[in-house]
Amino acid sequence: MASLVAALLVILMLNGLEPAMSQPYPNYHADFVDIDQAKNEPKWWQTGAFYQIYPRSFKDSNGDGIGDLNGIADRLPYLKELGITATWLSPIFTSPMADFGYDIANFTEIAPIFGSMSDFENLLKIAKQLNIKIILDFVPNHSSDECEWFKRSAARDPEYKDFYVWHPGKMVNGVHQPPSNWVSVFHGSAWQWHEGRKEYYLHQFVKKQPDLNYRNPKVREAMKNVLRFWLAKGVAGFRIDAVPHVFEIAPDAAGQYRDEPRNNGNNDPDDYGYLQHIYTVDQPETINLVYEWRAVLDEFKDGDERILLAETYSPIDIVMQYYGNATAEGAQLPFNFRLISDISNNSNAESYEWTILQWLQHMPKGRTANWVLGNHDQPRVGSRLGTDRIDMLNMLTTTLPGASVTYQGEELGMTNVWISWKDTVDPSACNTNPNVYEHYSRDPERTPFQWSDDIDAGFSNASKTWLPIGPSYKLINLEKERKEPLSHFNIFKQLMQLRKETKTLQVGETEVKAVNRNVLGVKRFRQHDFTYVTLLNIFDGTETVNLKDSFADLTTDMEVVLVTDKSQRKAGDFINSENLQLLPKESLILRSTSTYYTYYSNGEHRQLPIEGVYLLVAQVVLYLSYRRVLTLNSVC
Ligand SMILES: [Ca+2]
Ligand SMILES: [Ca+2]
Repeated sequence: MASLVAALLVILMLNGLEPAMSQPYPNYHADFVDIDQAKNEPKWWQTGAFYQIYPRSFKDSNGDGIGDLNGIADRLPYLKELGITATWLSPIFTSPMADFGYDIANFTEIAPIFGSMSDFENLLKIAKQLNIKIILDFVPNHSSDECEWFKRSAARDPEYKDFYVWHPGKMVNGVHQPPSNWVSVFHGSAWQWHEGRKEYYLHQFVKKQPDLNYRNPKVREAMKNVLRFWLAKGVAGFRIDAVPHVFEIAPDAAGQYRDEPRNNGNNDPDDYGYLQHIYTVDQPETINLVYEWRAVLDEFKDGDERILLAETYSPIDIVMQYYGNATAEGAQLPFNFRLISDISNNSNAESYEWTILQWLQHMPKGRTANWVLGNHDQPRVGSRLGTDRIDMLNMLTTTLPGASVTYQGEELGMTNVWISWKDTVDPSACNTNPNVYEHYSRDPERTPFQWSDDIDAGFSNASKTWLPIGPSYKLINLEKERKEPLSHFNIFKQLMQLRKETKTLQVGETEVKAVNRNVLGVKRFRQHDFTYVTLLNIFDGTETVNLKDSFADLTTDMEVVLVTDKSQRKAGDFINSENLQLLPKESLILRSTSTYYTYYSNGEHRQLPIEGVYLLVAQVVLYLSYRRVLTLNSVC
C-alpha cells in the first residue's frame, strides 16, 4: 500500500509540474533553432550537411585533366548517397585562372573549362531532382584584371572610372612609390602601377585581382545584380569569399591612405604578417554590406529560403555580427573556423570544450551554429589533426548543434599530397621560392578526388591531371571504402543518416564538457526523447570515465549507436555510464535507454528517466490487478 501511495504521489507531483516544462533550460542556447513555424521543423539549412566541391578536382568528364560541371552532375548521386543537403562550388565563372577562378573576368558567365551555361542549368535540374541544393561562390572583393569593368576603368570610361581603388601614389625623388605600405595577402605590395591609367590600383590578393571600390554605389548595385542573376536561375545561395577584405578605409581629407602599423617580430616587408591590417580588413561598412546582400536574397520569396555562408577568420566578436543584429538579418551561417584555427594536434579535451563553447556562448540568441573541418585553403583535417582522428572529428561536427561543413575528400580520409616545386601551381606558393613554398602552398589539399584505384584514381583519363593524384589512392578511394563497414566513408554516411533521423541531434539542447583532460563529451537532450552522448578519447591512453560525474540525468545503461574502427564495441552493445573504459582514440555515440520526463528542482529544470515513471506505474497496475483478483476470489 505504501508503494501505491508513493507512486500516486510521484505521478501527481509530475503532473503538477507540467506547466514548468515550457520554461527554458538553464543552458547555452535553449532556442538555437528558430523553427520554421509553417512546417514546425527546423529550416532546411539549420541542420544541413554542407559539402564543398572544388570543381577542378572533383570529376573530369572530358579527359582534359580538369574537373568540370558535367563531372559534378555525373556524381551528384554520390552526394545523395552520402546524405548531403547542399553543396557549395568554388568559382566556376569565366576567369584567366590566375587564382584558380577566384579572379573572375565575368561574374555571370561559366568558364569554358568547366562547361557551358546549359551544363550549369542541367546540373541545377539534376540537383533539384535529387533534392540537393547548389550554392555558388560569390567573390565580391575583386574581379580579374581581364574583367571588362577593369579594362574600362583603366581607360577612365566615365561609367567605370571609379569601379576600382585607384591612386596616383607618391612621387619620391622623381620615382613613383605606392600610396601606402599595404601588403598583399599573396606577398609583396598591395599596389600595382598601371601603365595605361598612370595610377596605382589596389589588389589585396594577386595583382591580377584588382579590388573593387565598394565606396562607389554603382559597384554595390552591379554586384547585387550578380547575386540576382544566379538566384533567378535557382541557386540556393552563396558562400561569400574573403568577406573581411571587401572594404578598405576611405582616403583621408588629403586623399591619402594611411600606412598600417608594423607587427613586431616579422622583418619581411613583403610578408602579409609584416603589418597589422587595421585599415584593410574588418572595416565596419563590410558588416552592413553583408546585411544588404541578405536583403537581396530575401527578395526571392519563391521556394525554400536562400542562404549566405560568409568566409571570415575575424575575431569572434566581429564574426558574430555577420549573423545580423536587432534590425537586420545577415548571413545565416558565418563560417565557424574555430576547429581549424584554435585546435591543434596537441589540443586536449579542455581546449576542445573551450573552442566549441567560444562559438556557442558568443552566438546571438536564435542563431544557428556551424562547424567547418576543412576547405580548399587549409591543410586537410587528417594531416592537421591526425588520420586516426578523422572519424571522431566527423562524429563531433555531426552531433554538435547546427550545420556541418565538409570539404570534398575528407569523408574518405584524403590527406595532404606533397607537391614538388615544379608541379606547384598555387599563386600563393609560386609568388615565393623553392625553399619556403610549402609553407604557403594550398595545392596539397586540392588534389583530385580519389574515386577508385583506376587510372587517375577514377577522376579523369588524362595522361596528366592539373595537380598530381595523391599516391595513396590505391588505399584511400571511394570504391574500396564502400566495401569496408568501418571505413571513413561508411562512418560519415552513418553519421549523416543518424542526424537526419534523430530529432534530439537536430533540435535538442547541448552540453559540451571535458569529461577529463583527454575525453570530450557532448550531450544532446530533448524533452520526452532519448539523450545522446558523443565521446571522444582524443589521445593514445586508455581512459576510464564515469559520465554521471559530468552529465546529469543519464541512464546507467546506455546503448552504443555508432562506433569507429578504434572501438572493439559494436552498435547495439550496452555500456555502463558510471564505469566506461575507452580505448586509445576510441569515439562513440551513446543513447540513453529511456526517454525523459522533466521536473523542476532547486531553480533548475531537471530530467527523470521515464523508465522510473514506468516502473512506478507498473507497480500500481500490478497492485490494482492483485486487489481485483483478491476481490473476485472472495466473491466466489
Ligand atoms: Ca574537364
Ligand atoms: Ca577590398
